[in-house]
Amino acid sequence: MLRRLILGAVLCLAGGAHAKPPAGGVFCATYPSAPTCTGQQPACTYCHVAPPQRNAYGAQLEPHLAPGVPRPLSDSDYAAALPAALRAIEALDADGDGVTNLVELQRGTLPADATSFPQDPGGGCVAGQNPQYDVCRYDARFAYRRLLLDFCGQSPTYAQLQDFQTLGTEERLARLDAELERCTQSEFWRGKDGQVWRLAHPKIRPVGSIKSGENAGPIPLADYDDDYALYAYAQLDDHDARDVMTAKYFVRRQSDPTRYVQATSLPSQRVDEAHRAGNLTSAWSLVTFVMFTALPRNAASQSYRAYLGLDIAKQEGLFSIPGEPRDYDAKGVKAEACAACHATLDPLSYPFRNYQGLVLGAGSNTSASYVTNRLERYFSTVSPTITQTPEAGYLFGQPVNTLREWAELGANSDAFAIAAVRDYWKLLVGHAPTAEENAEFVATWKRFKDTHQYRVQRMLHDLIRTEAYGAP
Ligand SMILES: [Ca+2]
Ligand SMILES: [Ca+2]
Repeated sequence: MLRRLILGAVLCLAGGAHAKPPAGGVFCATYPSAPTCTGQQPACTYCHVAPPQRNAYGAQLEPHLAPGVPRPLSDSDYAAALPAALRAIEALDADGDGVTNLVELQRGTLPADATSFPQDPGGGCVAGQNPQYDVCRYDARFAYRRLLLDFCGQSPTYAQLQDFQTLGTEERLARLDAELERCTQSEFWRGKDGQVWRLAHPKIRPVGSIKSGENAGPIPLADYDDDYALYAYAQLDDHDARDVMTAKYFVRRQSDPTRYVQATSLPSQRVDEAHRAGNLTSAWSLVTFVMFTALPRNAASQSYRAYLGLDIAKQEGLFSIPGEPRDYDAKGVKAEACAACHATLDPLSYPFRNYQGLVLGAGSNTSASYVTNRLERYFSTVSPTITQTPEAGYLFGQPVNTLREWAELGANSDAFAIAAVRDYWKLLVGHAPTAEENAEFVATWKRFKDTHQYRVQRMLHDLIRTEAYGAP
């Protein structure tokens, strides 16, 4: 584990050169309603196999990009020429799947992948904007069966199904809502190792051998049960899902039946209240993601991936900051192959600079706490410039002074709402939203954010009404 984390600290692309940093932003300014631009930007793979090698769509675009101007284009020449080049190939079909590039990007399918195309390009039974009324193939009996399995862990009995059959259309929908409320109280849904916990596994990445507290491992370092408890609390009842990133409180789990209760302090947690940012600053996150590193890039990239759904290693969510990376810790990240990711990742990591991971040896133990001047006090020999590392950094290209600001900006973003709803979509529908499901998916996460104010419980009532969930 230690080896994996340290090796993962620097991200460089095998291919050498990289896609133009402004590409995603200009693309989305040209096509603001494209599904790939709702709250995010297209990954480099939209136009590239691996930068600089272009896929079929990128290759079709290239000759229309400032023809006659010597290569390589500057970023500003490139950005100025891109909209016209994009429009020039709208009516073409780069991947030969029979659907034009423009229709593909409007419908959220991939213009360079012939296996990705709208199933129903000509209208027909297309999901509407309001998931409450997407009923063209919706089968309430199917949804009822599915709901009891997904939320209660049980198939409906014969008697339950018979009873459901006798209900009218409106009564059936009301029954679904009532059963959702009942089943989300079940241990199957909210208990330890239940459905909600499953969603947290890739965010928390538990390792039993270094767990402390209940069921401690042989080298007890931190207790991830606290992380599961905060995650579950933020997802359940009428709580605000954003608290998983922003809470200044902790959560204690009680058993029989499972309850999650706020706590202002826990013996297993050490970050002072002013510097807490939910699970980003839990003892488990700091011990396992910061560990022994001076500049906690892993903690930043893991938080970005886990809660905002953006994986820098897959070139997602790149917002290059001019002048970055500065390479304060002398890791060689200014090399061109690394700078493509590190111009985003390093400024994303600076706000973590005072969060201590693991400290070994005698003396006062500051592990998993906020330590003012941490780099100066513990890491001054890492490189000549390490102490110049600022605490202020950038998220989504916007400046943030502290990790708390980072967390607030992240939690309020479209990316957070998209990632949160996508988790449930995958759990309940069974896969990430497909191109055909995109309209329902977008409507669901927008309502989660704007109408439901980040209450998962309310969003689930929308999700079980989608055709993606309720059409056999
Ligand atoms: Ca096509
Ligand atoms: Ca396609």
